[in-house]
Amino acid sequence: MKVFAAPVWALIREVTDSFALALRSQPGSLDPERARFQLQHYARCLSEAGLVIQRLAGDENCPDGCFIEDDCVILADSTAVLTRPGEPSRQLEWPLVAQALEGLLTRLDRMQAPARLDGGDVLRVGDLLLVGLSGRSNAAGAEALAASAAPLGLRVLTVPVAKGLHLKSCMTLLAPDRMLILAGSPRPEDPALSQLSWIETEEPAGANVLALGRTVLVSAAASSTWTRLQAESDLVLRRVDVSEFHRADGALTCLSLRLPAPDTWCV
Ligand code: CIR
Repeated sequence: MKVFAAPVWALIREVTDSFALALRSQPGSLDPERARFQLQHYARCLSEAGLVIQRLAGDENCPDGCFIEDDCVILADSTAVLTRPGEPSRQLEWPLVAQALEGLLTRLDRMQAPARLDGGDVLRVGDLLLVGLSGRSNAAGAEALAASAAPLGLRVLTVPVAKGLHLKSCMTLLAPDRMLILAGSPRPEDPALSQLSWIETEEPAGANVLALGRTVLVSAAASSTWTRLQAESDLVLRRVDVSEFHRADGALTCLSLRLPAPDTWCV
């Protein structure tokens, strides 16, 4: 069975006190202190999977800044695109992210209006980028991404997102040839996806896993998914409590930006 090459580096962003005001679809309070504790454990899991972690300071004007995946799409070890997040309040998040990436990459593109795109809507499967058209990401965003990705031999397939915040709220890759999907979500169709095996989960918190090579992080809120994935014996599963981030509609992938090793790709 195939497994991913582990990413080499990850960027995570500190939780601010203003996280208490982060965007969320359900009412309820958010606890920045608890979120910090959970992010600490998340970072430790990435580090134990072999990634070098860089931590970026938070900005109190950006309550959702810790959901850093939405600010950028890393296309290769040397190339990335700064997105233009769909929520105006999140369009202030990019400058520090850009600063952290500039030294590492040879090309850093930046999306402009009318493009809107959250990184949570981008799911790479080999040379195909699935791009969710959600409440946050539009066709102009998908086109801008396609223009940056084309020189790398990557193409874009847009996928409507009917349920959940982002495409990756309802599907993520466990391994290059295995997709986990929330039951009832439409499966994208493309010849490049014909070799995928699909594993369904009934748990919304279970559909977003983070594959870091052989290690796969699974939300502690997804116990049935955890049990189901025990059958994938070539993977090392790690349970991570991100409940405070779930309360703000976040999941595992959105808490970091990951850089693949040269000539490999990752989620
Ligand atoms: C938002 O609504 O933008 C944040 N509260 C959550 C973003 C989660 N991002 C992600 O799953 N990629």
